[in-house]
Amino acid sequence: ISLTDIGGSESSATTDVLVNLSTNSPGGEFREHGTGRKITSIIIPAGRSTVYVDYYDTANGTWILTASAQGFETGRAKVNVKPDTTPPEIEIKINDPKHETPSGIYVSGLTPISFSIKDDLSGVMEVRYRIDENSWNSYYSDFNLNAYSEGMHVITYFGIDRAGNKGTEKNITIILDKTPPNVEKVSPTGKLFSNSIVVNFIAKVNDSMSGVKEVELFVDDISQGLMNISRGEYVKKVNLSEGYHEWSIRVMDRVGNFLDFNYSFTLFVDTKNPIIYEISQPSAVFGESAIISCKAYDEDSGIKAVYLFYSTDKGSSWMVFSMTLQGDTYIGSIPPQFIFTEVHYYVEVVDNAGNRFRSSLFKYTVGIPPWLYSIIALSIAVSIYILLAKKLFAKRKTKSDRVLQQVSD
Ligand SMILES: [Ca+2]
Ligand SMILES: [Ca+2]
Ligand SMILES: [Ca+2]
Repeated sequence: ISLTDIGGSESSATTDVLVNLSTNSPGGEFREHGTGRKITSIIIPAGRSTVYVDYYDTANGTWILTASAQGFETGRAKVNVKPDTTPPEIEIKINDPKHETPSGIYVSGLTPISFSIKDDLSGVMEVRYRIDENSWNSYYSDFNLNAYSEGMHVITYFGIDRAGNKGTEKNITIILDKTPPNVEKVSPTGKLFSNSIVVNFIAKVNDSMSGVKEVELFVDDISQGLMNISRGEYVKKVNLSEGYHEWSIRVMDRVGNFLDFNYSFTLFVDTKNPIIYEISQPSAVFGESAIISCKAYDEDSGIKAVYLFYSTDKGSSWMVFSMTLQGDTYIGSIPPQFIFTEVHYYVEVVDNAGNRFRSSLFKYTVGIPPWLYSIIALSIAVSIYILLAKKLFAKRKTKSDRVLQQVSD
């Protein structure tokens, strides 16, 4: 509304000017600009030519607003009022990085959270939000949850339009994950004996919150790309030269938290097979285990394990045991088998580089034990005794029958 002085010109006042404000609308009122406080007059300070006031009206129609001040022509303005009774529409926006799952949306401490707001008529005056049961905040720009503890949080929010309509409170539950994945175990580290220059890098990585997104492998400061998942572990094969190597993995979860882990190892290539010698040949009898012993040697990487294989069905199926080292000898035992069973066996040795060597095939037949001989001898003796006793008894019986016969005669 413009006021003109009696001379007809708009200019800055040299003293404060008190301006009375009025409207012919039953639903209209003037409010102090920005604060919403109801007013009926306003002062234009000395030296200023304009002042802002807000006008609110809930009555539908065309109304006349009047501004009057002493010494000025009364100013009038026409307003078209459309009452705003609908609160603003508000949507929360969880920006990237995020990970949506059926159990909730995971975010990192740096995930920006914002609101999109629109109002049908008067426009949005304010958006208010709070985290959990903390105090309410006015929304000005993106925020994040970095200051909060890991886990579930509830964000509650609502909007207010310029007509004072307050929207209903909405809320969303999000899960805050601020921790990079954890590395449980890796290989290789220390000394690596291998029978080739192909090194298999393995890392077991987990993330208890949003989950592991990717694991990148670096060997001697050169990225080898992302590792592949195989049976719950991250793996990648790389061809390397013999000797010392440094390597690292960058583990990242599904909301972008990442961390580097550093390792090193020395590669020793061993392509020579280990050897086995002095394999014993047992003389096993029924009821007793057969003890097999042997010695093994590997020049480069050393013996990793020695296995005893045996078969009681002439090689159709095999049983295997790890032999145990006692002093300089590997010992294994084949369980007791039935008399006359033909047992086949051989020994296999593996060095620390994975080279294997298998002995030739041996066999033995389960014999009769001395105690069984005794029983057989004893039962033969018993049978002979019974036979003799029967014959003797039969003779006596014939004799007494004859005596009885004589008496009856
Ligand atoms: Ca509205
Ligand atoms: Ca995590
Ligand atoms: Ca070897």
